Amino acid sequence: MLNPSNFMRKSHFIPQGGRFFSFFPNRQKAILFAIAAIPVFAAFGIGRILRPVHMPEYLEQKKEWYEKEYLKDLEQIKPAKSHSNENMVWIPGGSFLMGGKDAQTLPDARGLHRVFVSGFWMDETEVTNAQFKEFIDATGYITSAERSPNEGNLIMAANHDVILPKEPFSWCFKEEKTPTKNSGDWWEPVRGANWKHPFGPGSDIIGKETHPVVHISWYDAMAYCQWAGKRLPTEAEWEYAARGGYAKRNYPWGNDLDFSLANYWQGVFPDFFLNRDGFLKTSPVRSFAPNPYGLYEIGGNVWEWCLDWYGPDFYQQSKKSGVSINPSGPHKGNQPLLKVIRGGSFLCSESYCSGYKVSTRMKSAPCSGTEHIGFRCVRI
Ligand SMILES: [Ca+2]
Ligand SMILES: [Ca+2]
Repeated sequence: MLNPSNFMRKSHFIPQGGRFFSFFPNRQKAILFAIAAIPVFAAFGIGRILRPVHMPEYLEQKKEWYEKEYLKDLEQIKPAKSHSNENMVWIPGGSFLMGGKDAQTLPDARGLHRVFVSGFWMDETEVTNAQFKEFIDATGYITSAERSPNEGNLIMAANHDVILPKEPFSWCFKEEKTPTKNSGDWWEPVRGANWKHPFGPGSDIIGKETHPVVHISWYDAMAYCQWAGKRLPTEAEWEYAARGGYAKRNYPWGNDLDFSLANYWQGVFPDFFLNRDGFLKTSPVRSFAPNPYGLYEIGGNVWEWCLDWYGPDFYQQSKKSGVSINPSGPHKGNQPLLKVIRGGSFLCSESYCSGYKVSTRMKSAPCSGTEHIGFRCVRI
C-alpha cells in the first residue's frame, strides 16, 4: 500500500546490526569456522553473542540522526510504574530466510538472507485506542498530528503538489479520487485529524476503543514504548514473528488469501472495492484468527511501525555480508528520511501492494501518521 511518503530516493547507508562471517571469502570456510568455534561459544556464553537489540544502545548508536525536539520528549516520558507481559506472546528465538523471491516480490524485499533473531515478547494485537488513551492520560503527551506542522510534514509532501495547512493536521485517504496511479493523489492533509479524530473534526473514536490507534507518528509510537517499558520491533523481528515459525509462507496464516482471514482491500485498488470482509476502514483487534504464534492482525488492518530506518537495498547489502544476527536496519544515511512499516492495511489489495504478505516491505516518514498506520510493541 502506498502512503503519502511513498517515494524513494537514492540512499547511502552504513549497514548495521550484528554480523559475522562477512570477512570470510566463502560460505564453506565460514561454516567450518563456526563448527570449530562451538566450544568457544559454549565457554563464553552464546547469549552474549546472540545479544538482542537493546533500546539504550540503539538510541546511543543512532541518536545523531534524531530530531532533537523528539528525543527530548522521549527522555521526559516517565515509564509506567508497573510493566507486565499481559497480552503479549513469547516468540522463541531462531533463524529464518528473510525476504522473498516470487514474481510479486518488489526489488527492496529481494535478496533472501539468513537472519538470527533472539527470543522476545510481542504484543498480541496492534496498540488500541483504549491502550493509547491510558498512555496519554498518564503522561499528557501530545502527538505529532496535534502539534504545529514541522519539517517532517514537509517531507511527507515533498513528492506531492499539496499546500500544507498551517494548523495541525494528519493524512487521510481521499474518498473522492481522481483516476490516477500516483499515490500522492490518493491522500490529503486534513486539518484537525489525529488519533482522537481519525477523519478530522466531527469524527471521534467513541465505540472504537478496541480499534488500532492511528495517526500515530513513529515518534509517538516510540514515546508510547518508553512509557510501557517496551520498544518497537525491528523489521527482522517483525517478519520472523509474522511467519509464525513457518519457513515458507506467503501470508501470516498460510499460503492462500481469503477475506475471512484478514482486513484488507478486496477488489482492484483503488478503483474497485468489494468490501467482502465487511470492514471499510479499521476493524477491532482480534476480529480475525491469530497466526501460529498467537499474533492477531499481524497481516492487514493497519501498517505497523518498525524500529529500523528504511534502506531499499539493505537486504542486498545484508546478503553480501553473510549471516545477520539481530539486525536493526541501516543508519539513516543522508536520504531518504523514512522508517520501515510492515504488515499492510485495510487499503492493501492483491492487485496492488500485497502489504499483508510476510515479506512485503513499506516505508513512511517518521514525523507523520496516517489513517492506516499503527503499531505494536515488543519486550526483550
Ligand atoms: Ca476491509
Ligand atoms: Ca497489522
